[in-house]
Amino acid sequence: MKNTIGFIGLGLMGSRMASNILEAHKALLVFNRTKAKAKSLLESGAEWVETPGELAERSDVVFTMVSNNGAIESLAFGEKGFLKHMRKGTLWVDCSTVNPSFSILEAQEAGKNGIRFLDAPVSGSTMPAEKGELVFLAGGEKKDLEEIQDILSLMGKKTHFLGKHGMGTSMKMVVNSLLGQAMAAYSEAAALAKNLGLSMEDLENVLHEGPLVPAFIPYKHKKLLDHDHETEFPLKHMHKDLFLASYEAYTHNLALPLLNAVKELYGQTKEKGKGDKDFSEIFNSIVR
Ligand code: NA7
Repeated sequence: MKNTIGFIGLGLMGSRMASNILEAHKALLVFNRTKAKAKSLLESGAEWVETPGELAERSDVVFTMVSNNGAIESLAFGEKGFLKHMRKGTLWVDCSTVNPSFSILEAQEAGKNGIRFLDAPVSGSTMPAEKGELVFLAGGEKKDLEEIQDILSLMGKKTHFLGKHGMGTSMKMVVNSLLGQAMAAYSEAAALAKNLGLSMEDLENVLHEGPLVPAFIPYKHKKLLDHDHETEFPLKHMHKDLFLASYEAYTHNLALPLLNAVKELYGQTKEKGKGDKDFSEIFNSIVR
């Protein structure tokens, strides 16, 4: 295992991923824009660094898990970015969900500084992150991935190597396109059921044990009915991911009418101030 691991971005996902690294590997440096979110990791023995640059200087591998392209730009790129501080030949692994063309840009920016790069977004939200059961979707050089597989195994149950830079995030676009649309399609079916006089119990009895709904749906439905408001995957990130998928499709001259319609449903729900709620909140916007 690498001697010193650096982890930047301690939000819902990053905090849980870093915690799983820390359980097995004590030499963990952490940085987050909002220091308060590092509290429990620091109490468990992680070391706080004041700047991403300091973290980069002292790490053999740097993981990032932040919101979006803009967050990566401000942390990694430019004169003040951490790439300028990483030692030549070390490795940057970005687990954030960004779009594939941005992953390629990240690899290029890393390369200009003599740094190796992997895009390694994850499939799975807070619960798998907590249990160390994420699925990594990786793009880049296979030998770079092999070099850090032991670290990924602390956070995830499986790693898929999908090809060159940008292929990990390409697969992530596909995964979230399906996830976001499935949640919306189920919500609309539930709206139809309700307006035709069927109960939510009827819906459960007929649909939940059959092949028509994906496995995550019964879980999310129960959470909604139980008024369990814990956010596992923020709706604002689902909206972002569908936007990024739509943008990439545009650059490939590909029309995605369903995805774009569903993207706007998430956008409308976000507009109502619900961006920090779980993405399944779309159910409450659709089922009236
Ligand atoms: P969260 O819980 O919203 O956390 C986002 C993290 O990104 C958090 O650490 C933020 O720091 C950080 N962030 C956001 N914007 C910036 C900027 N501009 N500069 C530095 N750091 C920033 O997201 P999740 O953990 O659920 O998801 C992370 C990724 O995985 C995301 O791409 C998802 O789509 C999938 P903060 O704590 O707000 O200071």
